[in-house]
Amino acid sequence: MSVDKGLFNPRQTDTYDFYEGKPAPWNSEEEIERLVPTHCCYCGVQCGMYLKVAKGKVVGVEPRYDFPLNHGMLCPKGTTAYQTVNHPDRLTYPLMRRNGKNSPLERASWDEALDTIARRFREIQGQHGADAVAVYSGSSMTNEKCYLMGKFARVGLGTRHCDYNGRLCMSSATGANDRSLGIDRAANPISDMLHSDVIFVIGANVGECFPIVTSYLWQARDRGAKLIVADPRQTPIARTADVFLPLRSGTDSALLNSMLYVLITENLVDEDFIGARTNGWEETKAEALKYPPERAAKVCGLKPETIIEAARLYGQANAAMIYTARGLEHQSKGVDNGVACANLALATGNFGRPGAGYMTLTGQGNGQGGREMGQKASQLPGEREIEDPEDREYIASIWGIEEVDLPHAGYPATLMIPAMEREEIRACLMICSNPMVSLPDQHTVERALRGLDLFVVIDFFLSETCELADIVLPGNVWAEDEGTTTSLEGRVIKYNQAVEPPGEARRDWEIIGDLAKRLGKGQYFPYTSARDIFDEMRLATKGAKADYFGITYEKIEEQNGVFWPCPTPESTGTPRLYEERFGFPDGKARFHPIPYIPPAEEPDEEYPLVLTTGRVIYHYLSGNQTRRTPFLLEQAPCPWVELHTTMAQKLGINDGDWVTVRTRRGEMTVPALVVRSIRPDTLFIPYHYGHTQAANILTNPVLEPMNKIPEYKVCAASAVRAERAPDWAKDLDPELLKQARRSRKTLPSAGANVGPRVPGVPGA
Ligand SMILES: Nc1nc2c(c(=O)[nH]1)N[C@H]1C(S)=C(S)[C@@H](COP(=O)(O)OP(=O)(O)OC[C@H]3O[C@@H](n4cnc5c(=O)[nH]c(N)nc54)[C@H](O)[C@@H]3O)O[C@H]1N2
Ligand SMILES: Nc1nc2c(c(=O)[nH]1)N[C@H]1C(S)=C(S)[C@@H](COP(=O)(O)OP(=O)(O)OC[C@H]3O[C@@H](n4cnc5c(=O)[nH]c(N)nc54)[C@H](O)[C@@H]3O)O[C@H]1N2
Ligand code: SF4
Ligand SMILES: [Mo]
Repeated sequence: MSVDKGLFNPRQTDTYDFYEGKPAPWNSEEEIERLVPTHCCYCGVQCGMYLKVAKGKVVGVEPRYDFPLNHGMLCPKGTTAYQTVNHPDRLTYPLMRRNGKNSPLERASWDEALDTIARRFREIQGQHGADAVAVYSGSSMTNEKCYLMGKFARVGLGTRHCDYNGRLCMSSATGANDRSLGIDRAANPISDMLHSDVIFVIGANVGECFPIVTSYLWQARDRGAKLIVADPRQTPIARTADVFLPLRSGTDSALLNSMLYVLITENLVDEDFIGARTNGWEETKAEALKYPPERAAKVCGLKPETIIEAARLYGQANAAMIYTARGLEHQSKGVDNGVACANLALATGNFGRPGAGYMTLTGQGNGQGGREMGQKASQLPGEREIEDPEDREYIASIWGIEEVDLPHAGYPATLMIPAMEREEIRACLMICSNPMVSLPDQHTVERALRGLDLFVVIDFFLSETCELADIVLPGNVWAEDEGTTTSLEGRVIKYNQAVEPPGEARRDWEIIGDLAKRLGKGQYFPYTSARDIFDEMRLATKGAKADYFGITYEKIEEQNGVFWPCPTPESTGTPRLYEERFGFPDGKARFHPIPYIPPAEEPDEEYPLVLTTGRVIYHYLSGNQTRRTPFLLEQAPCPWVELHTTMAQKLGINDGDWVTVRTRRGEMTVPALVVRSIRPDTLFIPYHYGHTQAANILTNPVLEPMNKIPEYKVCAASAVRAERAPDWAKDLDPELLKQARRSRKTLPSAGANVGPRVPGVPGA
């Protein structure tokens, strides 16, 4: 393949061999054999990149200028993602404990490992029923693999318990999309941002979590778009906002209702749109009118004028976009909060036009595809319903089984943990998840996983969760297989294979196929390539909401991705939804009144502060990949607690001091990062670390009632200066820590201490 060398980025470090840990023998571009067009394996933006291959190894990366979303840009995670492929920590053979839970993980052959798994699963199911085995899957995998896991659970194992880590991520968004709009996909392509004159970002740290999307935001700003940001922290983009609403965590629906109040009382609603394209307005209007700005301001810890200003700005726009993410969704009211956003957009007629919409910024690389391929507890491929008789009949026919043999809905991932504790679930096959970092209330999770009769994990690095497994199987990284993902825009794109898995590691889908064979179900999994799975998946989604039938690998390449729904071979896909109809049978969207209900835990005397958790630009999720990437680890070597200057003074804490943060679940000690960019009543800890560094030791496992997402973003906490540093501190280079703290505070993109004091916050 020929690539214009003029486009190469000279800052790329492609001359270091991360496998050997020394400068690489390939030090000139001439030694690069191939450039494989693919996409970043990390966030939902799915930037296009080329992997450089030399001597059968991935040795570097170049951004793709020909991919319309990133146009030659990559963030720090994207530029270093390739370093995971040849990493010395890669798992290259199966591991198992041969003598019970306390024996070590030892090398095993594939035959021994897979035979043991098949035998034990059968024994456990024979003794305790088919549902005693659960599948816990993930969304950072290709659509092909997500589809396969849903089918493997139901057909290979015959269990109803199949769910995935998107439960911790996208389930509030799904709930809101399903209730308000009828289709669980972003309403607009990202490029629509350039047509908006007002952009309202609520609960999304765009600069750190969707870094490349930020460039669209700046372009929109250059074209005059106004920006409203609602976040308890002054994130990088918030520093430039026209209106910044530093609300108290967990109070989003009060703010959104109050904005609707202002729109109603100032005649800024679009009566024509409401009349023609929606149902349920009167009830929602009546609810919103209970939230005058003075009332909401008290609840949210804001000034009433700021709420009014934000509402006017939003309401006067010709085309306005609302972007949300986990800030608003990781709450026990997460679905309600999403619905409240949709209410606002519907009331102002902001749908179905360029630059007008409401969209949740999907998190994981395949957070979109992963939530529609049938690996969810209540779902079949294509966003079909597992309890819908027609959907069941259809999928059973595609899978070649009887409808009666298709299991019904099982437990969502978050309810699997208590089911393990009750010994109702006795074995688990886990792939592409690391709950020993990511699930709330880690002490309980650890007890549940340790109690399993058989715990099998497929990963490519030994994660904190693998450490608890009885059998660990080495799977593949994204560069070692082909397959599709669906980006946060709803655009289906394709990963291409650059290299073979190392050592005895195997492609995930091959492992699952082999296991199915050993379970006597091989005939249902006859695949010899990812493409075979894709072709079956296309059929399985035919006629469904998330219709992939018209998408082929070739069409993806020709069009640089295809937006679903794409129902026919002729269709070129659907970038913008809701131009004419919403996703319900009558084509109309649905308003729902959303009363404000406080978070499950509010500050009290013992725990007087609000703790919120989230991300930093340098790490991805549980950090199992990014903590192994030298540059990224140096930038963020350990967790810290962000707290405001005034609170730090009050508590007698100096920047860099060790601080013990306590909640009703547990405590942890981390260094203080004293900033002005957070509400004084709020603490923030990044969650990308494991063991005693896991923020989820502290978080509240309370769940959203409908869709069962945990309340990661709000719990009550206390902070005191620690008597001593934690044990892990001795492994930390103090210079590195100092440097990382400085970089966090001064790097413009990291958004800490620069810019004004938090405006609008009493006491700031
Ligand atoms: N660098 C990086 N990028 C990522 C990821 C990563 O791990 N690292 N993960 C990807 C994934 S899977 C996801 S889900 C996304 C997540 O993307 P985001 O949702 O943007 O990230 P978070 O840091 O979880 O939370 C976003 C913001 O919510 C704010 N917040 C906290 N509580 C509240 C509240 O009550 N209301 C409001 N309105 N805001 C609140 C926090 O201060 C934070 O700035 O990022 C994706 N991109
Ligand atoms: N406190 C707190 N907790 C949170 C959040 C928060 O904001 N605060 N955010 C939540 C959110 S939004 C999310 S998405 C979750 C994520 O939580 P997890 O899903 O637990 O995190 P990951 O790091 O994605 O775990 C994926 C694991 O699978 C491996 N892996 C990745 N790709 C593949 C693959 O293709 N094949 C195989 N076999 N393995 C693979 C990785 O090495 C990693 O060990 O965390 C949630 N937890
Ligand atoms: S923005 Fe997301 S997809 Fe793009 S390079 Fe960064 S992590 Fe990868
Ligand atoms: Mo996520």
